[in-house]
Amino acid sequence: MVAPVVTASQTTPDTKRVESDEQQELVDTTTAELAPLYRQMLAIRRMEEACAKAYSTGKIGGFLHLIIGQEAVCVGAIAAIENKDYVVATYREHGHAYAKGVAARPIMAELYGKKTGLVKGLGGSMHLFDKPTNFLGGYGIVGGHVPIAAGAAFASKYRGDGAVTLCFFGEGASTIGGFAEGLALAALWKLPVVLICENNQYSMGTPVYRSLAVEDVSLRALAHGMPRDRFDGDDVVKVKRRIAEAVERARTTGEPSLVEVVTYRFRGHSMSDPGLYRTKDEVEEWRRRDPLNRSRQRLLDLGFPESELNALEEDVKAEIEDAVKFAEDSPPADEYFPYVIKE
Ligand SMILES: Cc1ncc(C[n+]2csc(CCOP(=O)(O)OP(=O)(O)O)c2C)c(N)n1
Ligand SMILES: [Mg+2]
Repeated sequence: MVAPVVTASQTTPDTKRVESDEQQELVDTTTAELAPLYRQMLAIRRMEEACAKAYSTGKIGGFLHLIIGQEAVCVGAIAAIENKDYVVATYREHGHAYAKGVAARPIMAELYGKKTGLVKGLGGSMHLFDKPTNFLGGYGIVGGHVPIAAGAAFASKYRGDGAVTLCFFGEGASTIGGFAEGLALAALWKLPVVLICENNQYSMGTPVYRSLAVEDVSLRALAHGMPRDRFDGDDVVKVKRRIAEAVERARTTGEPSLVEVVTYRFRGHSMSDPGLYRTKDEVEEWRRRDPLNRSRQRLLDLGFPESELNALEEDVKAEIEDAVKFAEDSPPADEYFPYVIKE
């Protein structure tokens, strides 16, 4: 399914949704499907809120990019794949790692720079990586990871392991050479990769309409004869269904897809960004579409008992508090020297 072509000349900064309220249809689901997705989104939200708190008290250093507001994209998309499949993401990747199966403890310890961290505390927020769950990073160079994802998909095709790679990136990455190269190779060699653009409306402080001549990133697929899709990312089940279509295509035919999910980050680009380039009204408008509130309400509408919802939320709170304590109590990372190769 593809939305009508929208070009920059037809859009204004106010027309960011793909579908209007009336067009937004409820996607069929059950509490059995939705409850675990809601739990994952909530855990990611709570984990990142804890990160922000630790950052502001100096316990986490370096850069810290939060995905708060965009949780439905990584959770929905990763719910559409299997354990053997790969995920490659940007520096805004704590949620992707968690959704792929990495526990909150090693993620939090990594951000704290502790020895028990996912990569021994030597990588930090932007460089999570975990072979056991096939989470292949965590990359700081905008768009530079798209060819890496194409490479992972090439390896799957070469080995015939039937795995699919999901590659997540922002709309800002679509202007980068690495993105064009990755897309070209994926299309030419029919690599089983799903390229997922998380269009959160901004590249640092630059709004989409000031950085892209054509705001519909999914249209780039046309130049490569690649299937494309574009939709709003508020509904985690919708994200799962639509990404599942692309995953199925990649798995059965080897054909890649470019999927753009329109979303929003509630906070600044990183912790050092107060986000003064956007109005309070704009942020409020998007907060009303919060994917977590939406899923919570849907669960209640589907008859999920409020007492169970409260228990689930308490469980998430305890999980994240435990992860923070684990990180705080862990020993600091080793010196870098043992990991430096000398020839
Ligand atoms: C090649 C490169 N150029 C510039 C930067 C600095 N930079 C970091 S994030 C970013 C914005 C990227 O925006 P987008 O791709 O939309 O992703 P988002 O941060 O919104 O998730 C920029 C310019 C970088 N890391 N790498
Ligand atoms: Mg962006």
